[in-house]
Amino acid sequence: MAEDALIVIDMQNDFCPGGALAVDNGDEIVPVVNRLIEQAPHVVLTQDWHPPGHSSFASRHPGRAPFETIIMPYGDQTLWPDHCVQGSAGADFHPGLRWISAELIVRKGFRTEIDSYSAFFENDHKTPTGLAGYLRERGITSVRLCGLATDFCVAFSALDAVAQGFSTSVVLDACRGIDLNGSLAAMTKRMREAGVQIV
Ligand code: VGL
Ligand code: ZN
Repeated sequence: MAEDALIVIDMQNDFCPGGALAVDNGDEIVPVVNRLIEQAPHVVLTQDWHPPGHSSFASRHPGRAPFETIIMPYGDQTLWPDHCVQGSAGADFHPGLRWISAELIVRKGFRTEIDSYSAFFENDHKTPTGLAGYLRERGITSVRLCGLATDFCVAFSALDAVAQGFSTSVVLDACRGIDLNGSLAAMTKRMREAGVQIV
């Protein structure tokens, strides 16, 4: 039978106010996300999970500052403040998130030399996380996405989900964005054009 899954992207302390890479009003969506979780037949969470000294951290690149872009062997990479370090409180899920019913937690960004925005592929757009195979094996054909940040991890996950053949929607009320140089409008447009339903 065709099944539906909710994928909750990176609802972690570091992306909420007070965190290392805080998304404006990121914590506001917690109750909305909790409602989606309650209604969802299957729930998957992603967790940004970087080793200390991850190559996406500006601190690893002398003379570089957070939010600058550098060229990595796999393409452009935005540099970030140190965030979601494995085992740190910042990497924990927001304390208000009701994640008990989640069936899978996908960790990503755990290889030092490559970042991973998408729940499906690392930033080389080639190395899979295994999520597409997991969903297919379980007969899941459509996915709804929510979480942080709209214009990075949510958007890249949604683009990969449609490309992998899943019927894909993003619940904007349950997302908040970083909006770097107009990235929120640009990524929303890209998602629409790729066939992601924006609801
Ligand atoms: C994210 C930047 C760096 C995200 C993760 O969850 O959107 N953004 N790591
Ligand atoms: Zn990250």
